[in-house]
Amino acid sequence: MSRRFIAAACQLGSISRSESRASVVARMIALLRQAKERGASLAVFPEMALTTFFPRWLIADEEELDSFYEKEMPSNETAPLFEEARRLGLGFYLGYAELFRDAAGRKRRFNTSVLVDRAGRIVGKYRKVHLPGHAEYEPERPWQHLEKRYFEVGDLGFPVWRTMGGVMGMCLCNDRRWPETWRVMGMKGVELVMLGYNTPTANSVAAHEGAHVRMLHNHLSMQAGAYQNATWAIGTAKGGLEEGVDMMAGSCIVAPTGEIVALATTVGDEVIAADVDLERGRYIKETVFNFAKHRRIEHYGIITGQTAATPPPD
Ligand code: ING
Repeated sequence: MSRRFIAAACQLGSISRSESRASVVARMIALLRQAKERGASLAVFPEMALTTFFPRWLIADEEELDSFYEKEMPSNETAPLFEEARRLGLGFYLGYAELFRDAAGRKRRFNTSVLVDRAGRIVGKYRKVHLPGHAEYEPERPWQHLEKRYFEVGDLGFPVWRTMGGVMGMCLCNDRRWPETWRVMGMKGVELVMLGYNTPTANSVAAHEGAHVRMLHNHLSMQAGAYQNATWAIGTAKGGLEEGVDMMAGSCIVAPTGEIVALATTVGDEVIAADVDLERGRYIKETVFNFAKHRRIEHYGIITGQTAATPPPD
């Protein structure tokens, strides 16, 4: 199978609290068709792409909270997306809130993404490990960020899958800020990392942090992760003014060199595309980031041996 193809980021603009899944899926299908017109055979949608970013509110009513989760994938509402992608011959990444009951009958809630191949088969699932924000309502915040309340820490690790001609990996939003996310997949030879994000342009608890710095951190995280692990990265935003909170856009496609090769220029529904050659990272994996040749794990134990930093005593 060819290791060179066109990949697309299918950025979504804001989704209101009341917008139906059917309406969002219709928007996503339109983006898939645009991606196909651009020659793409792989499309990356945002994190929690089917609904508004509901962790910005404390939702006390469990039935209402559950309404933001997908109980099955695909479902009746999302099946049209799978069918159109298969008809167009596009694989895709889809982020969504996952709810199911385990064998013991307990409700389980994860911030999840799936990787679907060009035949419409779900070939991989990932559950968000790095949950930002807080678990309890914090009245001083202009908006909440209750991912620690609404999701469990992902229990699937950072898997990769050999599919669509290469070694593909996934992560979600805050994961991109942590080098460990990228390095674990780098240790498995990842060649393309797909991720979606919902990131406010403002820091609700640090007003001094300007939008320009937040966008820098967004791209810096993906560029560094891509370069230091010699992998492609596709980061897709849910952008725009969403229920009163301005969400950053800036969807991008990053080459293994760390260069941004495609960048969104709007905050709405937008397709960006790039020619992805999975061979492009090989020379980096074989030289500067030849892990076998250069890593010194005897000095890295502290990274997994403890959680918090321990500065030297004063
Ligand atoms: N959103 C944000 C993100 O990591 C955040 C939360 C923003 C954390 C800025 C720290 C700094 O992009 C999600 N959904 O993770």
